[in-house]
Amino acid sequence: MLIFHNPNHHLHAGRQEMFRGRLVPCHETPARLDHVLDELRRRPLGPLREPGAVDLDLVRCIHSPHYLDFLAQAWSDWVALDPANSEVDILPSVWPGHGLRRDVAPTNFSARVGLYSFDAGTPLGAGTWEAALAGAACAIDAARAVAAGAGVAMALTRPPGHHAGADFFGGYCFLNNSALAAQALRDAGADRVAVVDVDYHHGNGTQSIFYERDDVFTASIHGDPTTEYPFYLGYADELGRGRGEGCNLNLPLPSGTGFASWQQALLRALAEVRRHGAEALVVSLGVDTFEGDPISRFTLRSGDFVQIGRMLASAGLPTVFVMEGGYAVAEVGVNVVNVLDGFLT
Ligand code: SP5
Ligand code: ZN
Repeated sequence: MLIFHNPNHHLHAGRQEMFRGRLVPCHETPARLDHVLDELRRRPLGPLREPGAVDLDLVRCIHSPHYLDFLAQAWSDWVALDPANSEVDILPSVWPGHGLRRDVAPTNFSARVGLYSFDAGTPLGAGTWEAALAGAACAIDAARAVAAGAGVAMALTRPPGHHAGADFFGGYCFLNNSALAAQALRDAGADRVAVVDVDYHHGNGTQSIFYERDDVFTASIHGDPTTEYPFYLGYADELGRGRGEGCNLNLPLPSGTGFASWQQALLRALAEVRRHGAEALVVSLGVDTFEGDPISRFTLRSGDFVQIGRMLASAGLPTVFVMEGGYAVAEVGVNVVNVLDGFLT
């Protein structure tokens, strides 16, 4: 399996996220990816590659130009406010909620951050943009390798992507790598593509990007949003809109769900992928469904991830894996490599 890894991922290393009124250490750390790379050294699955230059035209197909400009400039704007800011991450604290206008763009920096974000858990630092761009390049290159006949490839990157929408960041995500992979597959000639999101959290960004499209089917298996992040999207009645009606599937599951029920949801998602006539598959691969995950509440075991890989392979489609969440840091490597290993065997 070709693995495109993000050589710049360390440049994104948030310090703190807001949780219940306190700043706590970030869960989404560089060590997560280092553990996957370590496990791949122990159990090599194929060549590791670095991505080429990012295709910004493709990134502009998924993300709005004003959002991309904001991300590209955010750090220098932040430091221009006060040189002392270079020691502090950007963390949103005010948003245009109920009754407030989103159609005006304040010049105040904090106000602009709020226009492009939806939580206070996603710090943006000096190297975030560079890391996110190289991650996008991994996803695009993995998709193009698969379109060219590789069969399967992995975009091994962070920050993750599935919570990021066309013009917003949040949930530790800035650029939607899975959406970029899906679009790259479409552009390379696949008439229909499916994204299956197995991260513990609903892939709200991916859903919203493709919600009115019928060429990309999106399915997400996740913790029930009545109790689980991102709370405000991910319910079973969200089916798509307009041309996209019937092209989104949400399978929310209760806290404590184990592999027996989870597996049924994946079978259902894969049956829908088939029914939609997808010619290629993108897997948003989060391993925060693991029983030891510190912020999630499913109870999958490490061995179950091998079976997930086998089930995904049974779809028989050219497949791009894209790394998303997973915060039981020491086990992230084993769990991710188990999926890939299961897919190959
Ligand atoms: C990609 C991905 O998995 N994003 C998940 C974002 C979840 N953000 C909110 C997490 C809040 C849980 N904080 C628990 C802190 C316990 N000390
Ligand atoms: Zn997650």
